[in-house]
Amino acid sequence: MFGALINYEQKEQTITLHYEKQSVQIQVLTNQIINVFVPFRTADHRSKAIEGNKECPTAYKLHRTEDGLVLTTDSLICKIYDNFLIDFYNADGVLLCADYRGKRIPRFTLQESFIAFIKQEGHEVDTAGSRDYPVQCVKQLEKGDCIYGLGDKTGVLNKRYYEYENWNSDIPDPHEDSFKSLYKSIPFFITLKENGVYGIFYDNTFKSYFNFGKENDAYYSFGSDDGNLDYYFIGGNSMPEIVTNYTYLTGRMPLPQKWTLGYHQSRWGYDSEETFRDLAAKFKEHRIPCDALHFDIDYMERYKVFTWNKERFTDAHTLLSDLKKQGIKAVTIIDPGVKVEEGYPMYEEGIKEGYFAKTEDGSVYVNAVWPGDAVYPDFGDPDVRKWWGEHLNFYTDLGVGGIWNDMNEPASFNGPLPNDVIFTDEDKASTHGEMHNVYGHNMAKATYEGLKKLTGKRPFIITRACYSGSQKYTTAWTGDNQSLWTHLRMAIPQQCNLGLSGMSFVGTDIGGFGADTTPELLVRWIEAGCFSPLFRNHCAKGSMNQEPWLFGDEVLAIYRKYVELRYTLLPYFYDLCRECEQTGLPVIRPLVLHYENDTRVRNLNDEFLVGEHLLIAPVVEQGAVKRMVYLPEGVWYDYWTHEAYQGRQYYLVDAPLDKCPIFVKAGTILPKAPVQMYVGETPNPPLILEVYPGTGTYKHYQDNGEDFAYRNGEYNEYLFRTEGKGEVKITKVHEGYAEYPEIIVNHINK
Ligand code: MIG
Repeated sequence: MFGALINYEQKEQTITLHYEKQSVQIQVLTNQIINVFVPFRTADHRSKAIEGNKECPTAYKLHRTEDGLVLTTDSLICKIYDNFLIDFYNADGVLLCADYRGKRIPRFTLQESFIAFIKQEGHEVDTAGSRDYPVQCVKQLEKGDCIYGLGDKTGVLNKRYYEYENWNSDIPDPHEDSFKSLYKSIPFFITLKENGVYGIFYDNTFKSYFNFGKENDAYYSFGSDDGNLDYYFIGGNSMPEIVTNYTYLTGRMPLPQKWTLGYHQSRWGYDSEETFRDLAAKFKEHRIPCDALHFDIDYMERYKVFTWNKERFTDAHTLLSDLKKQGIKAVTIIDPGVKVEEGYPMYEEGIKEGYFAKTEDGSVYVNAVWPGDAVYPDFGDPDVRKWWGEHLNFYTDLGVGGIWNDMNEPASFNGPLPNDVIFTDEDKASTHGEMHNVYGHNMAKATYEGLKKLTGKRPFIITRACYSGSQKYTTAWTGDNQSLWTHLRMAIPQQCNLGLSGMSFVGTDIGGFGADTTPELLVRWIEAGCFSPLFRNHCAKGSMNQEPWLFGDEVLAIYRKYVELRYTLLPYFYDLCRECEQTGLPVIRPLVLHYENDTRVRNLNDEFLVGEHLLIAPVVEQGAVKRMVYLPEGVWYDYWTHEAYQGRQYYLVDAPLDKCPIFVKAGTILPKAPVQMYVGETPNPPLILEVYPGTGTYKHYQDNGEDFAYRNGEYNEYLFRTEGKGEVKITKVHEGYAEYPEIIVNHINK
């Protein structure tokens, strides 16, 4: 590839190898993370996902063999052959990941005559069986390898045999399993092998391609149109360790404000003060807890961001403070596109300062979104981020509680942005081709930093587009799904893979965004969706309204039951967020994360775990009133009936319309709270511990749920222990916050 090795040099934890045609750097970051960097495009090694220096002082050995170098850390062995083939082994010498040596042979090619034939009917035909990219890497696949991650891609949990692309895309059609890309680009995947596991983070923001054995069962490939070959090999003894290492590198979700874990109601089309007042009243009337109402683009004046429509919202400030008195926070949408209009401050200021993306000739680049002709803030420029962030006082002064960033792929109505539009990469000019996939990331960063400064609270941001590392700044939703059973089903692997890819605080539009929901679909969606960290019912203008009281008493009662269930479980969700901040482990987890040796969970698409203790098997089939549930090892208890089940077996369980099958692991100490109409309705509620038979320990976290005081020690941490003897030992391991008025212990099946 690069010719023969001429020589190499070693400087601290970086080894530079000089081949005839190319120099390459191998850097040891930790004993489990090794970076391979081939500076095809720039010698400057920078990352948009990784912030700060992640190199830990790590002892390693390097020795020369006949045909290459062998680099050894405590956990990994990396063989770098003189022809630049690289293989990774674990410390026991088990091969984890080898560069592919064979010839690339596409399993499937179409004959020219056939292509011409089927094109007649207007079919699009993918003629290339195998593709080469300017930057690429081909690695060996082995029998049994399963591949997870890659963010929000559609389809099944295990990505083996599928191919994907990373190019943040707003595609209005119903999301199909066959889609190659969606809104987010997270070039990280985990390969689970029969005898090991590893992760690869391919840190390249250009359009990138992943073919996980679709081309040929013997290998997989990743590559891009441009940029450097820059990937991190991530080792670890288990899937959770891989996720922890990946989030060590790219960052973790900071603890959110507690209310953000409550219920959110949204709809594109809520367009007046009366609508919002009425919604708040209806939630009270129907006794459905609610913490947030979302203001979609209809609140703006002619879709101009940083404005309010004064006709339909005569006094936004009073509206928002009246809502707040009822415990309801406002979340406002902000799109990046700024309307081209003289006299409009955001436009004029941005033009004056040169804050918008430009064409090659230096003029401001104009496309169109909701407000008509619009320009794109250049969020890769720190000054632009600061400017945007400071302007958020427009919202925070009114009492807005969170910002919802939409259309930040970025979307455009007048055709795609050309790749050569000029955007900034921190301190240098770059292109749309390089910055497209991080546009949403940088917008989120601007929003996070702005809100943090303005409010001192933990910023609450929702984004549609993102890149690896965005979890440091923002939560995310999965964009425009539809009211389809297939989309309810897809929500499970999608959220699981987002979680494995570092994005923990995620959710789907409950009930479905496009198309029209049905009473049954809405019910099954709330039953599954009440376990999504981002718990929001949202739908599109023009589609059927989805407020829970529109479908009769039965639906309303079931809906309330699951919103209430969520509120009783808030201490558990909050603990999971704390755990995520510390370890990167997501809230929603595929079973394979904790039971990787159980082959029966590797392709399980319709169950998930919430943390380690709850297993959820929602009904995702129209008409079903029973479903098959697989329980992994151990003993599990039906949450509703407390019946015990032995794991490693399949069961057919009852699931009438009002029942979402939920199982609790033996030895669980589940922290719960009384139902409140919104978080904080009761300032200091008691803690309820629901103790399941078996032995177990549980770490519980408590703080003010709002600001950063916890970083100065203002929190309590408890350790609970049960030995199945009807007793719970409670130890306070950190003390720095007000006590619970009471801790109530409820034993299950005592
Ligand atoms: O092109 O703001 O995904 O949640 O309601 C539509 C209107 C623009 C797309 C978002 C959706 C939102 C809608 N937006």
